[in-house]
This record gives sequence, C-alpha cells and structure tokens, in this order.
Amino acid sequence: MKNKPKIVVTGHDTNYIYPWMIMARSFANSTKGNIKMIAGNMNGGLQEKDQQFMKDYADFLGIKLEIMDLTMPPDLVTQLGRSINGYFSLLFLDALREDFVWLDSDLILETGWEKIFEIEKLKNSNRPIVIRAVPDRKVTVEQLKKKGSNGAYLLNSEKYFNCGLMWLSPKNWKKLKFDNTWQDVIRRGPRLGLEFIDQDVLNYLLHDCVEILPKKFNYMPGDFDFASPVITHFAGYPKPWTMSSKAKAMYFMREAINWDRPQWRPSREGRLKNEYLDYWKHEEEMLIELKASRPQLYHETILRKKKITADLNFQEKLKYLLVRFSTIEFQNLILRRKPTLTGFQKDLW
Ligand SMILES: [Mn+2]
Repeated sequence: MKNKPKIVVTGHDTNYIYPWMIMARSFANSTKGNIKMIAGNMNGGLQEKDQQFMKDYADFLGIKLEIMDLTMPPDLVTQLGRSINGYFSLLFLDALREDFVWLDSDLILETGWEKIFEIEKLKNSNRPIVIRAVPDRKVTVEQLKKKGSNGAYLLNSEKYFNCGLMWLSPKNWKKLKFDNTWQDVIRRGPRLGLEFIDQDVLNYLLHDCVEILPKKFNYMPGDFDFASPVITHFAGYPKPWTMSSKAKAMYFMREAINWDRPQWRPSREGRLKNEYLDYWKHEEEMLIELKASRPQLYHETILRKKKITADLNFQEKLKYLLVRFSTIEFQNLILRRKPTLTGFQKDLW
C-alpha cells in the first residue's frame, strides 16, 4: 500500500477554471511526490467541454486528474443559490475515504508545501482530529469579534480557522457522525449567524476536532506577520486574475495614495499586497508556456480569461484618465516640452 497516491481535491464551476489553471500549474511545479488531484463537479457545474479542457490542461502539466461528480441536495441548492460553490469540501468529506488536502483555486503553491502530509498528530489531543487548518487573518477575526453574531466564531473564537487550505480526515468525520449533521447546520445557518460558506459550517462543527497549522501553509497577502509561505492564499477581493491592466494600475494607485488612511484603501487592511505582482508573474508564465507549446489550449484559455476579466467602469476610467493627464511630467511628455515647472523649481532651490 506504500505506493498509494496522496490526494488533493479542488472544486469550482466554469468561472473558476482560469484561476484553477494557475493554481494547478504552481502545484505541478512544486510537487515531487505521488499525488493525485480530484476536481469536484457539483450538480453539473462543469460542462462536458470544461471537463475536457481541464483534463487536456492537466495532461499538459503532467498531473493525474480525476473529475468526481458530487451532488448537493435540492433544498440546499435552492437555499444557497450561487454561493453553493463554496461548499465542495463537505461533499468531499462524505464521498472520500482517504485523508485529503483541500486546495482553493486562489492559491499559489511553492516547494515545501507537501510537508503538510507529514505533520504528526499531536499526542495530547483526546478527540480524533478531523481537520488541520491555519487561523484566519487578524482583521477577519477582529471583525467577527466586534460583530459578535457569527455562531461559528462564537463557538470557536480561540481557533477560528480559514478554509482555503485544509487537511481533512473523512474517516474521523464519519466516526463522529458529522456526515449526518452538516446539512442541517446549513439549513439552520441563517439562524446561527453563519456567513462564510463551508468555513463557518466547519468551524461550527469541528471546533474541538481541529489542529492548528503554521501560518506558512495558508499565508494571506497583506498580513503583517509574514512567515516565508509555502502556500499563498489570495483570499478576499479583488481577485488578481479578474483585473484588467487599468484596474491593476488603479488598485495600486489607490493603495499608495491612501497608505496613511487605511479605510480609503481598496484592501482596507494590512500592508501593501505586493504578492499580487508574484501572482501576475505566475499567470504570465503560464500564458507564455501555453502559447509556445499548446496554441489550441492557449486560445481557449484566452477566451476564458476574457470572460472573467473586469475593466474599470465608466466613472473609474474617467478618474484614471484624469490622474494620468493631470500630472505635470505627463503633460510635458505629450506636449514635447522640456520640464517647465519642475525645472523652474530646481532653479529656485
Ligand atoms: Mn480562497
């Protein structure tokens, strides 16, 4: 049984195939062991051509990919609406038998992340461990504390964890009969004050079967306590792959101008998220590779990217142009003049 592959799972619909590609590439480039990836297809959220595309791309990366059909009960489909794509992990816990690692599609993995499979069980824990995860970022936890209404946080305020990356044990999940209770927790969710998709269901259910992992396994950009991550999680918004070039420029412009008044910054928290630049580098490298070696896949990838890229709206575009055109050096450039005001000031000094 020694050669059994370790398992990682992902789950998304059509719209998240593009970020999944970037995540999967970082996975392929940083994984040496025998690891199989399973992608969930919940209630037909992936069409036939999506699945074929993912398989072709996985072949290109050299990843073993299996697509697994999963079904959410009809009343929950109605209740959850579009947020249903945030609940894959619960269906996987029911469907699988082997321990697995859940990977959000907004992660970048680096060499060393596989260590997560080697972490030993703490000896002093008396209950079986169902989940290993990293605490959520301070800003989120502080907001939940202030609000005081999130039932999952109230139960698990000491160890409220983030679910972008988790190690899960289906065996212990079933042993403790959580497979019979999670659906009802979602049904009671609004009354319990649950708000963050599977994360709140899991924090609510598993508050005393969790083992906390070091931050480097799920580092979220903007955090001050930086600990050379092996997995970076682009949690929150804006999602880096959705931004047009103008949107990227505008984002950093706003961050810079408002560095001294965080409430005006688009990120609203922590330090400048320079990790976005790394993300875009990963993205660019993927596109260059595909273009060179799989033109057909590249073509389809670009179509998918276009579908999910959001440009600035009209008002924002106007602001963007105003900022650019109103700088003196830019004026000088387009009027082909030598610097005037700045030059004059230099003389004054
Ligand atoms: Mn995420």
